[in-house]
Amino acid sequence: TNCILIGAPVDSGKARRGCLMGPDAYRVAGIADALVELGHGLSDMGNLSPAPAEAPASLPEHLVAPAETIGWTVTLADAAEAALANGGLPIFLGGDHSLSLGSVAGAARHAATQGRPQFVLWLDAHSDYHTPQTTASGNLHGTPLAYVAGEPGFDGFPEVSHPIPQEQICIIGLRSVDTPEREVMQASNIRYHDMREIDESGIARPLAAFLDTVKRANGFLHVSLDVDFLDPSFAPAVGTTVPGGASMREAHLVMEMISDSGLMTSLDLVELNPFLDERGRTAQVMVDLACSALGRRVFTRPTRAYS
Ligand code: DIR
Ligand code: MN
Ligand code: MN
Ligand code: MN
Repeated sequence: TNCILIGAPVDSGKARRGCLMGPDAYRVAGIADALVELGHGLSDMGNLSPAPAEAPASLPEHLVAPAETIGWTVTLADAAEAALANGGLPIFLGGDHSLSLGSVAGAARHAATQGRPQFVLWLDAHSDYHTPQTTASGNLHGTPLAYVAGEPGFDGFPEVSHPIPQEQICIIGLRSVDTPEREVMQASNIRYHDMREIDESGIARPLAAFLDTVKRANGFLHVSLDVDFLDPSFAPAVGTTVPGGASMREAHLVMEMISDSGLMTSLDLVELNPFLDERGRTAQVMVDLACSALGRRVFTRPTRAYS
């Protein structure tokens, strides 16, 4: 695989700063060498910057830094589409989760040029399904899934030319969902799996079912990994810690199954705040998870069925 690292030091998606340093933390944690060691081609585009943009007056006033996030969305959608068109697997080094407005929208544009459906796997404590009108916090990192699904209200943001159908979105790890999101989620065709379901039935089952759907549809698969998917006991460097997250082994199993499937075509590593980290511990966990998604394993073994 030709991996293309795209530094996306997006820090405009919430009021608390610090994700700006994320891309460099992943580099210091050795992501490039680790991927090369796994046999992949590698290029690093360096850190991008947001296109100049303005926020229209029609957006709600309490939104945090909308102009900057609009600019990032323009830049990152173009970067995603270009990397995929060059046959690469873009890895977005975030940056907060508002970077995914761009990375996913750009991936979907590329999939459309190939006449293939775009699927999204969202690994997160949160559903990130707010619109600018429903978010109470005003933090746009809580909105990317609604944007790429084509929900209305994103005035001034690039038109979503290829909205992702709800059936092509799977969220795993949920344990913090706001009331407006819950209502939309429960009435939707999104596949959402909260921590209770994972406790009761395991994490492999819903993932295997989703991967099977992607495979049957010959789809592109974008994976968006939020640090807060993970339990804060071993991944503390994130602004919005929520106890009760995925264990280290659950997270690696998810990544190993993604690797076995051979389906992943783009990846986001988001919400790392190195300022809150303990000697790069969380950055290292995220790099190791990316490696599991890209072929690192103890032994090769036949893919098993989960039901
Ligand atoms: C909360 C927190 N739902 C909000 N969201 C996220 O502000 O919208 N935290 N995404 O990581
Ligand atoms: Mn998120
Ligand atoms: Mn989150
Ligand atoms: Mn949220």
